[in-house]
Amino acid sequence: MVRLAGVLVVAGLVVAVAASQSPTAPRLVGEAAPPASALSLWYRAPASDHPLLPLDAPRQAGTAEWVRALPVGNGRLGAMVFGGIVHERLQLNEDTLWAGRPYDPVNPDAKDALPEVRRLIADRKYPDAAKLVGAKVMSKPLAQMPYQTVGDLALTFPQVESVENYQRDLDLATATAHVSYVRGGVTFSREVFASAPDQVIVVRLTASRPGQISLEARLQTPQHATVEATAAGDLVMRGVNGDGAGTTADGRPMTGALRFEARVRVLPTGGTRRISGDAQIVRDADAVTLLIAAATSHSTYEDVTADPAARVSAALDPASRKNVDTLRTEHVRDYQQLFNRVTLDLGPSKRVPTDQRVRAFGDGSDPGLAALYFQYGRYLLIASSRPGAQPANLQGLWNESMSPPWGSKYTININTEMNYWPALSTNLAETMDPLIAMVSDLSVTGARTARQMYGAGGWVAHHNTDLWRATGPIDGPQWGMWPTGGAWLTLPLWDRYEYTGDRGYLERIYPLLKGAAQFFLDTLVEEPTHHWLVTSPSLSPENPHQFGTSLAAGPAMDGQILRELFGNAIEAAAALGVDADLRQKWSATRTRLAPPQIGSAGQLQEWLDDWDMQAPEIHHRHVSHLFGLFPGHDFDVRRTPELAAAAKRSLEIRGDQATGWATAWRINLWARLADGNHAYEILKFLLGPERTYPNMFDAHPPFQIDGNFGGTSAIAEMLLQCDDGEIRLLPALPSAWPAGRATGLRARGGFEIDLAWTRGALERATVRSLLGRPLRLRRGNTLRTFDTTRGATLTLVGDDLQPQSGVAILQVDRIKPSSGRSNTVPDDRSGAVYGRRHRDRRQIGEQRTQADYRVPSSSTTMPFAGTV
Ligand code: FUC
Repeated sequence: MVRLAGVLVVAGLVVAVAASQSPTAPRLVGEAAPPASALSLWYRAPASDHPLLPLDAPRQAGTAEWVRALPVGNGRLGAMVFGGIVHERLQLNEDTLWAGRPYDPVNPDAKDALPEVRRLIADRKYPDAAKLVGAKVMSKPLAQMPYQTVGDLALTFPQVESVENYQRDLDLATATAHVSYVRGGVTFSREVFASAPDQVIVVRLTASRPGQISLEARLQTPQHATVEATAAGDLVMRGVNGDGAGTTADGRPMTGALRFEARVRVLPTGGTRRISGDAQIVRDADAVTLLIAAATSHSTYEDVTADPAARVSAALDPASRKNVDTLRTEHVRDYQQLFNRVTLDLGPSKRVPTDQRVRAFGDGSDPGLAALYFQYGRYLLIASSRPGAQPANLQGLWNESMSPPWGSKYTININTEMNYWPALSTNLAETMDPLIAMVSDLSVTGARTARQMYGAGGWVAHHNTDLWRATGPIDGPQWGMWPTGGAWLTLPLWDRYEYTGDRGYLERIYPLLKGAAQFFLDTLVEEPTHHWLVTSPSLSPENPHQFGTSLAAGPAMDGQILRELFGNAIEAAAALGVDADLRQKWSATRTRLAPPQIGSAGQLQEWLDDWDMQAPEIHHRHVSHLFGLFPGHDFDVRRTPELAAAAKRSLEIRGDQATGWATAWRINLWARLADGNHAYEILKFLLGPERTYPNMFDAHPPFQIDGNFGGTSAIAEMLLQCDDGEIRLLPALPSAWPAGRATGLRARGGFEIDLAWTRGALERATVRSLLGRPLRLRRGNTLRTFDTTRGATLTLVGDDLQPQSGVAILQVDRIKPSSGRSNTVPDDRSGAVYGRRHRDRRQIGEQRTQADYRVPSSSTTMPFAGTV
């Protein structure tokens, strides 16, 4: 029998026991004052305090502890900090350490089989179609490659009986994890941060009296790797990544082909350092700094010849010449330049440990926790997605396993897109750079898949991808046979243009949009009943219908995504003044896409036929057919109230509670329906203990980070929305947040907005116009339009949006009165106005939306001159 704190392993059985009962965990006495920063996640006990689990221990044994540990990351390197007193554990990640090797998963039989698959679907022989897809179309190998852990840095400190005033926290204001406690009158402090400018993780150990710090540092990994301690003071791990499962069609195995190195430099001040076996041993130091660097040989998805050792020393050597104050200052400056752009105050915060706050969130007395969750989402995005790094995967950056849930890959039928929902609205546009780089890669690998599998031009990606940018259908027909993942991924790229108006950027992404559109020009088929153009084979993500599979032609989501894709491509080409012929083709195709349909239960139909009420999983987590309400633009409470009502009916049928990400999606949707109280009711579930772990990671369950990002986006959507060519202030404010403040939120058209509200009413909105474009602002039934100039700041007071007069910050000279043309934003500046086409009823091909062009009677074009 092996005894471990937190886990008792008896003859292969794993029994969880409380950390405090562990034989090695010190007794915790007394309570420290809560951290000064309101932007802290904090706790009064370590996440774990026992030696590392043996490598052959079942990995799920540590899972409950792992979701108590606190994440730090610089976009590329990540660590989970456990905060043990005797046994500190830092579980490490590097974002290119995935299993396998460059590969092309195309199934050479697919191209010949697809016409028959289409015919079977047209004949409604769905199970036969699924069978054929399973036999001839799915990728080889059938699964993509998983993201994997680097391993752990274990720091062992002297055994002690008890400590006083133990506390650990993660301060979002400085992106730093802390641990502190008092032992024998000496205060011990630990801080951990992941520096983007220096590309190292810094661990700093100090004590209030000299000569007090002794430790043993070791690396351990489940990877094929060697570990050594060097006389110069490093711990070095060198290895190769894990093998993936299966083989390609030509029989090539997925043997690991990446080399990697992780290196820890141990830098004591005072005391002694020596090595013993594979450990660095420090005795009686005044302070110790440990610098952690890691890299792999991954250069691109098809080139794994980079030198990991050279990369590691390129980071570690300069960092170790800086003192820790410099490293910290540069880290904080770099991080705050992003994080500080947005502040949010939703009301009081409870001054109790964060896990207690999560457990009690439902009682409604802690609105500050929602603000903390919002800022945590922004923190996690900054920490897991920086320019030059890989995009945030299913677990962001943090994964302790060699084979994590769903491979911790990129699931692009919702999850990866959801990761980036808050990027633009919460003023973190740069965090999208890795996503854009990935889509650019996919446009190359996906062109190969389009050609080899479909005989089509352009590019395609199905429901998942990985480090190797695989684009074929995987896992099985029910999940993988969905050709619209790549198209969806282009939509946030276009959104970024609408927010930033950067023409150079538009030129860079335009080929990605064009290629995605081309694939569908080449592969859409005409359905026999209405002669609409539809995808086939396809599916409504992961939701089986009543005919024994999910395979179908023309699921509603595909039409909605493609309407946006073609619309974006048309606007992009127009803005760039290119491809006039193609624009016409795209436009003609777009008008022939299947429109949204309302079914017999008053719901928005998920499929071409009205199958919804007979589908076996009526509460299915995916709400794909509501894409057009959020994040898409097909349906809108004002412009298309009937369709919005049908979307609402679908949401009611689906129910409020689902997996973490699916719950978060529902909140965004209710916010778009302008029902803040309903959105808040679901938020209570998302932020409660069933969907939020003690470290505030989202619980699918298990941990999946999309729920964090979706939840952050939802809170932003409750406060500010931009759709239909207008910016809506406090459109879904719940009564639980009667007063608050937000600064720095972003909106389409290049606007940055501060909001303050009391008693549920808008007190003041300050709008900075970054691009000088027309501004259409709505608060409830009041709609006002302004022309602005670049750099102008406009302050509006009260629910009726009165421009503030006689106030210095209102730069009158830079705000011009509106042209007074109408209540609609002028259409004459190509690319200058967003949302035009969303107000175009041809968008959905239905007459019934026409009425919704009426502007409510209380709205006015702002007679701005003279008022200020
Ligand atoms: C999709 C979802 C699952 C999970 C997985 C990673 O398949 O349906 O719930 O989130 O992605």
